[in-house]
Amino acid sequence: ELYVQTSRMKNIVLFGPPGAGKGTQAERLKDKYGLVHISTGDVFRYNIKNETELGTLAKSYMDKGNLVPDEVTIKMLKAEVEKNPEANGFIFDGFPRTDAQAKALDELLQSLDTEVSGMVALEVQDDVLVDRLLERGKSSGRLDDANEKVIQDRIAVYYKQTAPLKEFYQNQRKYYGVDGVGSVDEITDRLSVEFDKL
Ligand code: B4P
Repeated sequence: ELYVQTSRMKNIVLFGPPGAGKGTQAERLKDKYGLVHISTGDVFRYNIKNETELGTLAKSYMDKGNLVPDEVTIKMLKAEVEKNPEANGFIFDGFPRTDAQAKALDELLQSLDTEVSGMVALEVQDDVLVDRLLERGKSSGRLDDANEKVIQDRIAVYYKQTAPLKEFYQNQRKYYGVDGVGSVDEITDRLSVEFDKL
C-alpha cells in the first residue's frame, strides 16, 4: 500500500507550566532544527513595549497573571504563522493554552495541509517554577514575575485552563513528556531526543 505523507513540515508544541523553560529551550532548538519559533508571550511583550492597541489590551491581563482572551490570541497567532509561508515548520511556545486555542491551531495547520507533529512537554514541579520566576523577576522588569502572588495565580491558571490539553494530545498519541529539571544543556539534550523522533 502506498503511504502518502501529508506534509513535510514539523510542527511542535512546546508545552509546560510558566517558568518551565519553554522560551529558553525554544531559542536553542529553533536553529538546531531549522524551525520558526513563535512565542505568544514574546509577541505580546513586543506589542506592550511598542504601545500598540494589542499591547495595551494584553498588558491588562498579563500583569495579573491571567490569559489574554482566546479571540485576540488566536488572531495574533494566525498572523504570525502567515508571516512565514516558507517555514519548514514551527515551534509553538506558549500556544495553545486553552481548548479553543488547540482547536484553532488544528484548523489553521489543516488549512496549510499540515498538522501538529507532537506536543513535547517540560515537566517541572511547582516549587522549582516559583523559584525560577522569582529569580527572573529580580532583573526582567516583568510585572508578572515580580511577586509570588501573581506567580501562584499563573500556576493556578495553568492547572485549570492549560494542563487539560495534555489529554487532548495524549488521545491522539502525540504527547511526549520530558523531565524539565536539570541544567539548560541537559534539558536541550532530552528535548532533542523527542524532536528527532517527530
Ligand atoms: P509566557 O511568555 O509564555 O511565559 P512563561 O510561561 O513565564 O515562560 P517559559 O516557560 O517560556 O519560561 P522561560 O523559558 O522564560 O507567558 C506570559 C504571559 O503571557 C501569560 O501569563 C499570559 O498572560 C500571556 N500569554 C502568553 N501566551 C498566551 C496564550 N496562548 N493565551 C493567552 N495568554 C497568553 O523560563 C523561566 C525562567 O527560568 C527564566 O528566567 C530562565 O532563565 C529560567 N530557566 C529556564 N530553564 C532553566 C533551567 N534548566 N534551570 C534553571 N533555570 C532555568
